[in-house]
Amino acid sequence: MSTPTVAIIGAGMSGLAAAVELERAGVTDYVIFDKAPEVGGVWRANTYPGAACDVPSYLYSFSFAQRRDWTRPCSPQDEIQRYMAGVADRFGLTPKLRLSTEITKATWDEQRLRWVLDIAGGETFEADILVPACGQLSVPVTPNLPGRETFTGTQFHSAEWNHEHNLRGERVSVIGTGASAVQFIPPVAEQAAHVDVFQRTPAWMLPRRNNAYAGWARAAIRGVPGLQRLRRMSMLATMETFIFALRGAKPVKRAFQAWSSAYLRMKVRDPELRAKLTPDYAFGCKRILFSSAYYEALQRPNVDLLTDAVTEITPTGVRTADGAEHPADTIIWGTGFAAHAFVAPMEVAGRGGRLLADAWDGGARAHLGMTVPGFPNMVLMYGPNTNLGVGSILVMIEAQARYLAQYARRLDGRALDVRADVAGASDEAMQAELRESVWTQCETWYKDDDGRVVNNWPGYMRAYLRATKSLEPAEYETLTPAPAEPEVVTA
Ligand code: N01
Repeated sequence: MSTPTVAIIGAGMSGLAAAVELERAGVTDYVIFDKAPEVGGVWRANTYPGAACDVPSYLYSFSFAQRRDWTRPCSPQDEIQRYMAGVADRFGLTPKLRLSTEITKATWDEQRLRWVLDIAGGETFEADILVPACGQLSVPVTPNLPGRETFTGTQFHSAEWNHEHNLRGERVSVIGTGASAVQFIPPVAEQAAHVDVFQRTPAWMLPRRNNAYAGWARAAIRGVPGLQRLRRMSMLATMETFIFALRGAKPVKRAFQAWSSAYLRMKVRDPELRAKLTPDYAFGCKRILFSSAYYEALQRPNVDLLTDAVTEITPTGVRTADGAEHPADTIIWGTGFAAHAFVAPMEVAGRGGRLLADAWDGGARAHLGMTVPGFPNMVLMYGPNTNLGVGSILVMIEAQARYLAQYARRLDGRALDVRADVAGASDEAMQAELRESVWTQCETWYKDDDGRVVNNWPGYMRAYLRATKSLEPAEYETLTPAPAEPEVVTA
């Protein structure tokens, strides 16, 4: 059996998981490309103050690389990135990394059944399998507000934090109040003289206590057999219960919503501020946020929460719809990511030269979030409809990595192209579920401009594990290489 060459694009969580499972399956001829100089993906890029996971690390870590010495439940960004670099070393991936190397285009060669990758700078690389592992939240977005370029102060996006710039004593404007902003606003408010927080939509919030583990707790986790596994399993069950609530289990959903409302009432006594922070949409529609520091930060004397729409950036500040100008030395954009491009800015051309961007014109879609008709031997990691409203994305990523390993072992010099009817039927079934989901009930980054939920998986994590457990050969068309041209013999 010939083993394939695999090109993994991205050295974040999903790229590393893909490589580990390929290694385990004996597919050792692979390269992990990343345009960044280090592994980590979003956990390398997002270095804003307060950056941390909001799913406990003992679940937000690989099942095959468990650690018992996390310093606190939700680890800070640098600890997660070190963990990822440690995984790369421990599983022998480090020699397979090609960092600071950007793949600009991947083109399917139909004759030779190979992907030809263009590397920025002119080099090319060939592989049998293309594994885009580019993440859903890796391209930062700054809204195109009028006057943005005229601002004379400092401005940066939360995912491109300017650590050279000192915010101490400054007037800072923060635009956006999503999962990133609620993490960086509390530490920024401790430094800045004044912070204006521009909120477009309030979020449902739950507390996230995150004290460092006591010595006895760390000792127990290290010393008591099965305890680590038990807490991991119980957190997984808690997350599945959240999903149960989001899927319409009304009493459970009401209980979570009541908890969130009670938390707001307990933390914010001022009725005017509380009204501004009260969501008017279904619980769970937007990403539920977890913070025990955000409401406190908003009530500091140096912080104002502003809810008039931002209409313009002026040379010296931010103008809102009521006409007021709010002076700022620095603007921090906590405005999220281009979450629907999946592989952007890389261009992918499949059978007949068709671009993936064109195939996804009506919204990104992939069979099980991984394979797309007309793009043989391309297996997406963390592709369309594999994100979770709540849960650990690593559970999904590991399932994809195991599927990829099966895929790679099955090829033996051939290529697999998912059948269009199979992909169409699975997409339609999933979209039928998603049309009934909570995520269609408000504006959220989970939906594209046409209102199609393109990011999220509709069900439980365990349902995805079941769906991806074994690759069904009948779902794929098998392609064989074109016969070699007969040699012309001249007398
Ligand atoms: O981005 P977001 P993020 N004028 O898109 C607002 C993950 N994550 O970087 O809600 C004014 O969530 C926008 O307002 P609205 C997590 O999955 C995980 O915070 O659209 N405001 C919103 O408030 C998360 O969901 C962790 O009305 C504008 C904000 O900007 C995802 O990353 C930590 C605007 C964008 O929020 C993205 O989070 C951090 C405009 N023109 C992030 N445009 C963990 O803990 C946008 N906004 C694991």
